[in-house]
Amino acid sequence: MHRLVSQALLVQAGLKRVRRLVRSSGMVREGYSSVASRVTIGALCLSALALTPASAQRDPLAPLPDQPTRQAAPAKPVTAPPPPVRYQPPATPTVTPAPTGGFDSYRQTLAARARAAGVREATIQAVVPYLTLNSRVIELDRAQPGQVNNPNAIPPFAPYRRKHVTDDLITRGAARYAANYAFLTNIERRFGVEPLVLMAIYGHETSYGRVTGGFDLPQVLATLAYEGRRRSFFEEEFVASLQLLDQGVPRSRLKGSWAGATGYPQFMPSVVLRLRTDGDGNGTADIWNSEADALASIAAYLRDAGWKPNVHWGVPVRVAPTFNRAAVRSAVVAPRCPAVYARHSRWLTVREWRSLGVTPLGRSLPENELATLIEPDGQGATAYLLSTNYRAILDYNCSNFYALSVGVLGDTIVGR
Ligand SMILES: [Ca+2]
Repeated sequence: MHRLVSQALLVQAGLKRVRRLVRSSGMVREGYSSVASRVTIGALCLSALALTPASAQRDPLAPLPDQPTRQAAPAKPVTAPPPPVRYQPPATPTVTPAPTGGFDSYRQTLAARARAAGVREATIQAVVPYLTLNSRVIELDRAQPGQVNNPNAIPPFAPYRRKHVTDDLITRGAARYAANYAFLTNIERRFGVEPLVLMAIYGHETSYGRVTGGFDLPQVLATLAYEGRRRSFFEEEFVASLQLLDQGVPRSRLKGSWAGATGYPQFMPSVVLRLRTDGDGNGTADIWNSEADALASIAAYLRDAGWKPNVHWGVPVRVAPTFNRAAVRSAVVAPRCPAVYARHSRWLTVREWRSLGVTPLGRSLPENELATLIEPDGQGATAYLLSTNYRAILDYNCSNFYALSVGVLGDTIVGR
């Protein structure tokens, strides 16, 4: 029966995804979720910006990462929006052969795609003829690790956690949380997403806006598209970056990680187009300069990814030595990020988990809430029961280490 529940959840998620795809562009996107949506850097790479292959900080099971910059100047208004499109990570990214004619003629392909999408000719002419390849971006992309197929090769979570749930991030996050408590309560009322997760994502992504990436987005996206590992995905993101210019975003603000994510939340350009939200009510949705707008935009993202109000992301648990893991193994293969979801058990209610010897440490989830089990550090170490909302965090960046560290950082920020 629980297997059916798991399958139903996956099917439901799949259908929702398909509806989003169709609704938003009529075409299926390709790419990887993490980069795709935004980026991952964490506070640690503050100094490493354009220098460190994001691989160092990422869950080896997940797709890509990146990094970011900070800018100035106000953005153009934007209305909040309809559901986004998640990126279906190809199981095995393949490199499409370089376009014939080299980058010079590839510019014409990009211009044609932009035209077909309705980008203003003046915008195209202001950008496309001046595009160049960025060899550093190609280097960084090629340095990305491949999928880890051997579960025995999965490193433990603890070292990653130490690097990403730091005293500095906790202290600064807690100060921001306290200072903005009224605003965050309001955001929770508006979007139904728990504020501690918003703050943790903001901290994890850009160290609360300190590190947002200094790469020129059109150049980075054109380079990655030309390189070909995820050409159609990056071509669409390139076009989206031009559409942001059409909306009045200054070119100087289109800066971000080497993988094309931008602003405090590290959104990909298409996500910025769809989901940036005015959080402080001044009529603009400026994810590059306004923390309030960034936090509201992250909330909009998670709500769109299916966040269920009033349910915590997950809880740490102790697993009894006698626990029978084979009995809770999931038989479902996730359509997206299969290696990430493969580490989750099947769904059971919290009450059922207790009866099997899985005991929440501290505050629990509701007894009837469905949850999956993950043991990121193997048997005998702290494990976690994950609610369906954990999957919304995975939607932001499909990496168990990322999502767990976001949850743990958020819990620590609020002293939960
Ligand atoms: Ca605003």
